[in-house]
Amino acid sequence: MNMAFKSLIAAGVLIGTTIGASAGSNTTWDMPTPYPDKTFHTQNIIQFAKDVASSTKGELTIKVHSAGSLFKHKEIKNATRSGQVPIGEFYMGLLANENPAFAIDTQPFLATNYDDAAKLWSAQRPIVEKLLDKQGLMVLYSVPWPGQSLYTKKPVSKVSDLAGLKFRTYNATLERFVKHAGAAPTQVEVPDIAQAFSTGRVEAMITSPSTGANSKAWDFVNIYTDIQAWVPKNVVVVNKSAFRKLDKPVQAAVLEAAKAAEKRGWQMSMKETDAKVAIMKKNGMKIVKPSDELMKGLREIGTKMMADWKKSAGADGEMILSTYNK
Ligand code: PCA
Repeated sequence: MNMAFKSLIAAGVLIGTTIGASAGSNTTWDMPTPYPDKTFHTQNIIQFAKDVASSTKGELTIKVHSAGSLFKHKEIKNATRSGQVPIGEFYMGLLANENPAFAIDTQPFLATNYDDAAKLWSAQRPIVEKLLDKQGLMVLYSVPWPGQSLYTKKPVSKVSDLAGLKFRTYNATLERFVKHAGAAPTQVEVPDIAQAFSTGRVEAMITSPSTGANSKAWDFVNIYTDIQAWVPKNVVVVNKSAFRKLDKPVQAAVLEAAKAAEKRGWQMSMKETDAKVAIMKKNGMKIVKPSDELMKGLREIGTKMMADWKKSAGADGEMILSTYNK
């Protein structure tokens, strides 16, 4: 935790260098991100920062602070909103309780492959942009995680096998899913996964093969059950007033690099499942195809949750779903 730096920001000492920029001067943007360096999302952001530095000839430098080192994951959106930092990345579904529209991509079994995920993002994007715009934030781009699957110590062939398990979660939607399945949810950020398992706080999780392999899941669970339940996204947002302070050509360079990062990120994501599942297999994890009974039970939970989502998501939700279902 970079406390000293944080309190300087809070005191406004660094604001001049973080979000203020006068024409022609060099600007440095501090960018908090939640996930560790080896995560493909972080790698993609590091490339994005390099692209911006080179296309602006050093006029804008983006300094990436990964793994929640500058702001904790939960704080990143508001830190960007308030201008403590000009740019940040977070898991979009983290905002599930703020507005269900942000978390439609974390609904179990709505969009479970990349084609559907892309379709869902085009339906969701205008609403997400509208909601964040009201908060002074602009969406730069969004990149999906690979499909989310199940990690356990013992085989799971039906939903009731999950009953009572201490289950690692990362947002409100997953927490609801886990409760419906009769397990006991505990929120744990990615950098803390290994410790949460080794101290016995959790004993099972649902996440991508990326996060599974990067956190060395084989050290604490034996079985990966390939349920492919949803394809959730991270989003990179920028504070609008910080953006407006950039020179026009620098603004254009940021937007162009963002567009490239979105495209590259989706491609990186698509390569992850096979590569990371192979790593887990090599390290001794059993890769299991889910039973029909398990999938039927999990899908029933998904159907219930979708009905609840519709009730709470109002007109914005209807708009997203009707565009998605076209
Ligand atoms: N990894 C992140 C979010 C989704 C994923 O695949 C996590 O486990 O928190």
